[in-house]
Amino acid sequence: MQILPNSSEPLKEVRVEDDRTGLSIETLKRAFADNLFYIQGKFPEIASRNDFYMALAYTVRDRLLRRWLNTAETYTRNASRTVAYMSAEFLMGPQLGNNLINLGIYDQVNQAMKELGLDLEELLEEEEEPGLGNGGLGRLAACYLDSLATLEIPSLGYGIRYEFGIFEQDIKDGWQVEITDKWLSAGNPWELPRPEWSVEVKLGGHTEMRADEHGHFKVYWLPDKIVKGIPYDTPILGYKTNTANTLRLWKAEAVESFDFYAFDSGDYLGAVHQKTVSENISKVLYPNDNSAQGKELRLAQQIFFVSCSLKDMTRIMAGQNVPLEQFADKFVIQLNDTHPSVAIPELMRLLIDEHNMTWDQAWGITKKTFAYTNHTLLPEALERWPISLFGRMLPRHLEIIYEINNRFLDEVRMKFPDDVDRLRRMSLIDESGERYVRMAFLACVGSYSINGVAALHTELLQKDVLHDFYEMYPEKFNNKTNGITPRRFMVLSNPRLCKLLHSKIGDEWVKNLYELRKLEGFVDDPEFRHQWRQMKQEIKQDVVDYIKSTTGINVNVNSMFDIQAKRFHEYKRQHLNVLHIITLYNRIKANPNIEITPRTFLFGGKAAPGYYMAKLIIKLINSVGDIVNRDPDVRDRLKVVFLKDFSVKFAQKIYPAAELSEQISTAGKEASGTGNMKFALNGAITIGTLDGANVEILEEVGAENFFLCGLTTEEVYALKAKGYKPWEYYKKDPELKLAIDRIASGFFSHGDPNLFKPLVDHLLGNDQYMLMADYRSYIDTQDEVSQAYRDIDRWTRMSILNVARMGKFSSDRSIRDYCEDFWKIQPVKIDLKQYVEATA
Ligand code: B1H
Repeated sequence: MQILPNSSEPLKEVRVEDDRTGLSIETLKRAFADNLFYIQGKFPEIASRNDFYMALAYTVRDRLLRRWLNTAETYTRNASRTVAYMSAEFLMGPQLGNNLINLGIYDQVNQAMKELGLDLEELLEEEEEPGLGNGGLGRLAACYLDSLATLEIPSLGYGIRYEFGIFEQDIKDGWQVEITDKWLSAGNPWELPRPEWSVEVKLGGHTEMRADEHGHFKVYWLPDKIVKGIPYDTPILGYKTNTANTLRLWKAEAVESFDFYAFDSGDYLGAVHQKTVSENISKVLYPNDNSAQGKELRLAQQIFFVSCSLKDMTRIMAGQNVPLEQFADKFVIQLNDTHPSVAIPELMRLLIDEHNMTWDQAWGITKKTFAYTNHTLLPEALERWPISLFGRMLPRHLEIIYEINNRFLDEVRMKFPDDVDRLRRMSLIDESGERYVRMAFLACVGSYSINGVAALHTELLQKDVLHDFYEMYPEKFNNKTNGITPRRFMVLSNPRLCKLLHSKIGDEWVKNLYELRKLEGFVDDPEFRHQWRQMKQEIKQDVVDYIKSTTGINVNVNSMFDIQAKRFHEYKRQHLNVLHIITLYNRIKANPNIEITPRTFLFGGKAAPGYYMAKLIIKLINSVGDIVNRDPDVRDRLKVVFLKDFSVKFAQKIYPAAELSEQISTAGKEASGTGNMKFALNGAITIGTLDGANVEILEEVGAENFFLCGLTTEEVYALKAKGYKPWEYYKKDPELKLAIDRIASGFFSHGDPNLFKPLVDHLLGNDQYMLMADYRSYIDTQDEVSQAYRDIDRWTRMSILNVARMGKFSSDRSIRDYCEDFWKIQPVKIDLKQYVEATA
């Protein structure tokens, strides 16, 4: 091993070995000790658990770096076509465990730590996860990065390095309390800052027409503010491949320590204030899931990361000698919802104003570059920006959008002559009251592909929210059903199930999830079913212990684990689940000796801090739990547990223990859902409505292995049209009436009838999400669930068949579909060289 070159040897011959790359247990131990000493600056006796975690993280990162650099080098040399996945959220989850799995060194590292007297499990627990997302949309982006790397597809994730991610949730007196998430406070070993690739972003000011040096008139944008973006890179390693792609997140900083104009005029404090304003851009993630806030800072975040990323892409092209005319051949930009859709006018601006292209040239490139994924039909989540706000921050972009709109409306006029109402409906500018830019429409016009995230969702997009655009551009529309990565949500999170699978069908399924089908051959084997139950029991026992130690609540390991874990939102109907709990409780109170299948109801999830009704539902769950868990008549047959601070890390503990998965959104409201897939993949059986990807899960697992309930989307629409009267359901169904009356009377609120009054009024008043209409079907289906659970053999078969038939829901399948259908991108193999060449 030679570290330093002697004088006669060129630097490129230097071998960077072997403590940073070796995988033997001895080398891993030595590297770990080295990192503890030289990076953390600690010796074992005084090292904290975090120091040990950091030393291990650096040891693993070193082993990743060679793959990362080889990958970058290969892509650069080949100027490979690349997917740029632009997303305001990446909900990555902890990195250490996943990297160990994907590197294939989990067992060696486990052993090495053991030999050093350390416990790998404890070190994994130590990692603070980057919660840079709200829920499904952000986690989907993370699953897609894992699949892209695993499938060896050149790709870059572009987003924001929020200093504060999604808030940490505490529960006080049954209410949600938010605590700021200081995920960076102990340091982040997985990222590398790249200050040399910083870029500047302009904001505000005005535009002017001026002649250039040749006398041609041109638009100049004179901003009143410039912000600097610094990229921070995280390697994304594929599963047992040499590919390590990059997640590039932008941090905002002031251009100078002091704003020079303000400084010149002697306004020192004003200048420092400007610095804070710039840095605020990447300060905090907006904590809303499925609702747009319309705040100025949010628009600043969007243009900030999008502009940084586009300039980064032009830098990459220049470095590979690819002319800008070939932008659409070099990159496809996937827009994760409309949050990055200002990229469309920003690319136009870059090409026209900064690279002197004509409008037609620039528009030709833009239309071939972008692809748009829609994730929601909820009207409150569709982004629109008031023209006044938009024009103040992005005057040049607004001009460009007006021009896109003029040309687009001409096109509409050509295709649909004499249809004024259509022009009004389709205009990128909403002029019905205060004027707005409609971002979803902009994304449709500026993209060559528009996709929904589950079959039903795509169908509803075409029929409803984007119907006019479907008529205008039918060829752009397509479906890409979401998926999840089996690496994180099986291999890492459910080692017991993996071991059992390994013994029967090997490990091929990790890369080809359809291989799980082979399990069907064992469903009739009583010994296998016994092992399956045994496994589930052990996992449940772990969760029982966890609940005991964190909440003090005793849970019966033999009860059915009935779980609803997802963001709190009225359309997801956690309160319908509560009505079922209250109904069971009422039955017990009416007849304490009634035969009841014991159940543990577990809830997890956060509510947006400003979403009052969602927070009240959390309070209701905790209040019902307080009564039910303590009532001696219940005799431990029912338990209600709210598990606070649901996160990726926590999700990984919970999914494997689930037996019943609650997926009960109002039909037509949940675009896809991905939690539904994670539960089923881990052997839970779904009780669900015909909504989102539930429809396709039902199709795959078969109706006999799925508990279907509730109205269909058509029935929901029809009932709305006919005039929905929630009160009538309440009056006619004595169990429903009793459940509602219990809440309304103050039974769960120390006699206070006012606490839950807003909730009760909502349900009996307009009941937007039709809980009253679906109550009876839900309760009857739950009764079937209870029956089925008593037949332990039947239940076990259902569980096995659910796992066996989940092949479709791997994010590898989703990503392959994207690649083949419209990304038109091929895998690039990465050779792992024995040493890294340093360029002298
Ligand atoms: C989804 C969002 C979302 N859809 C606005 N829309 C946001 C909208 O901060 N905002 O403004 C944040 C998030 N999130 C989810 O996407 C859908 O509800 C799920 O059904 C779907 O599975 C997931 C991934 O496609």
